[in-house]
Amino acid sequence: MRMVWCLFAMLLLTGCGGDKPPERPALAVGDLTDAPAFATEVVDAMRHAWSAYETHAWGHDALRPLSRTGHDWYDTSLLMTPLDAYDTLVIMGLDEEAARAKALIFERLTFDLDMTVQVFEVTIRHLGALLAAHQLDGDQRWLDLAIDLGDRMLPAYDSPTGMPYVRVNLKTGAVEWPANNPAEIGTLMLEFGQLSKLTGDPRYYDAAKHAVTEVYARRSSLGLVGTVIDVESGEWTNPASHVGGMIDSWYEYLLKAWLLFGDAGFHDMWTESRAALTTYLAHETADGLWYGIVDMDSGERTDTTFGALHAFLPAVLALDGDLERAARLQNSVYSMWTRFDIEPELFDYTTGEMRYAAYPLRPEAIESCYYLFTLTGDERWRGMGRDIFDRIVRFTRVKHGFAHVKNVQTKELDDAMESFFLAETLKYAYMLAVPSRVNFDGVIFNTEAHPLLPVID
Ligand code: DMJ
Repeated sequence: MRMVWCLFAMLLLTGCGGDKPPERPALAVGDLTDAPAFATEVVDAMRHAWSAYETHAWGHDALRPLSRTGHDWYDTSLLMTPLDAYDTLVIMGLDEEAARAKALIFERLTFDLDMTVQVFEVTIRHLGALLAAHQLDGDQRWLDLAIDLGDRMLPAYDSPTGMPYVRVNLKTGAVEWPANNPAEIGTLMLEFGQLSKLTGDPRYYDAAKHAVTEVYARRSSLGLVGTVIDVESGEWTNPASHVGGMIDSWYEYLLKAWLLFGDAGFHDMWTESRAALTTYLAHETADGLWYGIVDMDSGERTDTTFGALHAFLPAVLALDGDLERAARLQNSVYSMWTRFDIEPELFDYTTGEMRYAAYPLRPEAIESCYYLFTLTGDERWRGMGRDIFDRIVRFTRVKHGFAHVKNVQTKELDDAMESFFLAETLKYAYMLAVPSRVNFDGVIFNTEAHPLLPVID
């Protein structure tokens, strides 16, 4: 707990005044003369990924690295890779690449499109990137785009419960898909909240917080949430409780919303949730600490699967100050990497049976190494992160970028390079390699690793 209060005090000390230009982190970048080889290898990986995008997918959402083509998520590109990559390029001192990304974004990006998008993905990637870019370089145009996007997504919250629909049309505000989940409902809080803090318009914060409290009010008597909730009826339609995909960042944002906004409501929700996770989900086996799946109402264990997305939890536990539990869980995460060479999406931690063998270049394991290393100074975590980075390069680097692994057992590759590889995986690897060159004291990273600075109003 002490760790949290120290961090929170740092947040307040580094905060920026409401009507003053945002205070920016003192980034020390560009000069890698004395940097360890690890740092230069990470920058080289970023250059390789970015130049493949520039050459073969310029203007598209993402690169397909095997076919050397561009790919768009929807009818029109929303420039997902340039937006997600921009702050990483800035942090690594790749100024020319960052300038080209920025020019492309301001030349082409518009949200005035009759197009239905996934609220969660566009919030964590686009809105998060725009807000972070604005705080990094102070350019008002980033914030103007963020306000436009926020206004176009607000209708997603127009459900009977106030919990957002999964999809919204950017032009008409028409909504789709009431079967939502805690991650996609709660993981809008930092971005919508920060938009309110930067604009002074409370609508975004209020809508996002109301939705969080609606999910929380429906927690079971054990303090657990399920996997799927209908935002119209408010009923859970899948009661499986875990910390994997569809729930993962729900917990991350309860803690981070408290740290970024100092809103005690989030502290209380996080503290009770953390206790429920420890009591019902945590599973001590002969191989170490894991977090399995239980029924949210009975607490009965229904499955013992764990995977790449669960690996966010050591980072959150460490940020919360529970370094001992974070370390034990991260050791389990690492055993998953070494067992298969690369971590799978899902496997059974009691039998070793593979459940979903893909690896789409995810960041969570390196992210947890980054938090553990910066909070403890223990070189073991940097060594672990370096090994994970080396494995990623060894198995996924191709001539034109980096490719998803379709099957970690056969090492067969897939024709995709997710934008979060540039936003998160390489950013956390870089910050792990040279933490002293990047001053991110007081910054809270959104779940896509876009750095957000507190705004004191
Ligand atoms: C990212 O978009 C975010 O980290 C999200 O919280 C989970 N999925 C990917 C990375 O794995």
